[in-house]
Parts: sequence; structure tokens; C-alpha cells
Amino acid sequence: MQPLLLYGVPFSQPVRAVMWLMLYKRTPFEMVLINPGSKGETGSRNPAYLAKNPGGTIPTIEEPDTGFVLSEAHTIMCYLSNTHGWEDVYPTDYRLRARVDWYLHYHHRNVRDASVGLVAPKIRKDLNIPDVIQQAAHATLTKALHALESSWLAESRYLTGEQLTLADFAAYVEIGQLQPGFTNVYDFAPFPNVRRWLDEMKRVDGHDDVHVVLAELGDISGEPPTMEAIRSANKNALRVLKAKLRELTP
Ligand SMILES: N[C@@H](CCC(=O)N[C@@H](CS)C(=O)NCC(=O)O)C(=O)O
Repeated sequence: MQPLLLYGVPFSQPVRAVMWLMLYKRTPFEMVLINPGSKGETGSRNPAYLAKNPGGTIPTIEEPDTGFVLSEAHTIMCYLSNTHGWEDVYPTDYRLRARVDWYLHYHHRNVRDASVGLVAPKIRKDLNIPDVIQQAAHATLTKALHALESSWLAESRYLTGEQLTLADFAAYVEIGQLQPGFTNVYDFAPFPNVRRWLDEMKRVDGHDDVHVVLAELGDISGEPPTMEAIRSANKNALRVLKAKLRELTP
């Protein structure tokens, strides 16, 4: 069986969620570099990639043996869990699974959009994203973190219970990237349960391998990183990932 292809770059949060799940499960895959938003040959807006995912976003996976193609990080993670029998991270009990799905649906508008709204203006100064957008993103994220703090993470070790699930991978790649040590663009002081969970997630297998790109890029709260710095961080992350994948390949 040929290894699964994962299209994307490590700098992308939803791509990292899929990468992390696969590394956590020690499942070999091959990363195919696709640059988000670019119309170039290796871009997500190139006709060749749009033929796989008309939405033009990363990640996408492809099974070389069957030709099956799938996009959207959460759909991919559910599919991989279903087909590999990863019931620990995506439980088969209807209620437990529904709680994971609950977070995965909640995530898009409340956590993902807000985290992008906080980081994008720092990275793409050229886009002159208005302050009001950043303020709205900050307010949305703060509301979501209050919800996680006082409910999900007040009741359990991980988001949906005592067991690590897809919800944690999905949430961490967005929320975790804002921490000191990575981009450092959000103050988590008012959220002790969220901080405890962030520390817990740092101990999950594969965390460091998946977050090389952010560790390399470091604090962007002051000076925005150059395109060269982002490219170089992605390159180093890919190098580390390839070495890790070689270890996993039988
Ligand atoms: N809901 C999608 C979001 C994917 C997404 O927005 N990916 C970004 C990179 S982080 C992208 O491909 N952007 C390029 C574009 O929209 O042209 C998922 O979870 O897979």
C-alpha cells in the first residue's frame, strides 16, 4: 500500500492538525508542498490543485491506491479515524462522539476565524488589515476561551473528557499558536484551565515535530516576520518532518 499524500505546508494550522494526528498514530504519509493562496504551479489556487479541491484550500489528502481525495481538516481527521479504527481519539459511543463533533463544528467560526484574524494582520502587513478586524477577532477569541475555561476545560482534562480526541488537536493548532514561545499575540493570563490544557497538549506525542515551524518563527508580536523567514521556517519544518517520517516508514 502506498502512503497517503497530504497536500499543504506546516505553517497552516488545519494542515498541522492532520499532520499531528498521523504522527501521533505513527502512520506514515508523504507531504506534498502546496502553497496556500498561490496560483503558481505548487499553489492551492492552481488549476491542477483546484481539480482536487475546488475550494482551493489546504489540507487535502489523496490515497494513491484508490485515487480517493478528501479536503477539510476535520473531515479528513474523522475519515482517517474511522478507516484506521482510532476509537480513542474519535469514540464510537454516540454521545462521546457527538461531543467531539460539537467542538469540531463550533471551532470554525469561534476559534479558527478568530485565531486567523489575530495572526494574519501581523504576518501580512502588506494587506493593511484594519484594526477593527483584529479587535473583533480578539473579542471573538476571548468569548470562546471563556466558554472553554468555564465549561469544557473546567470539567475535564481534555476538551471533551479525560481522553485526548480530535477536538484537542483541532483546537490546539489554532489556540496554541498564539502562546508565548510561538507567535505570542494573546495574553492567556485570565484562563488558568486553558493554560493547564495548553501545557498538557505540549506533552502529547508529536507536538514538537509538528510545531517546528512556529518555534522557528518565534515571537511576531512586535516586528512582522519577512516572507523569507516564513519560507525558511516552513523548509526547516519540512526537513524535520521528513526525518520523522523516515523513522515511521517500515
Ligand atoms: N476549513 C478549512 C480551512 C482551510 C484553510 O483555510 N486553509 C488555508 C491555509 S491555513 C488556505 O488554504 N488558504 C488558501 C486560500 O484560501 O486560498 C479546513 O479546516 O481545512
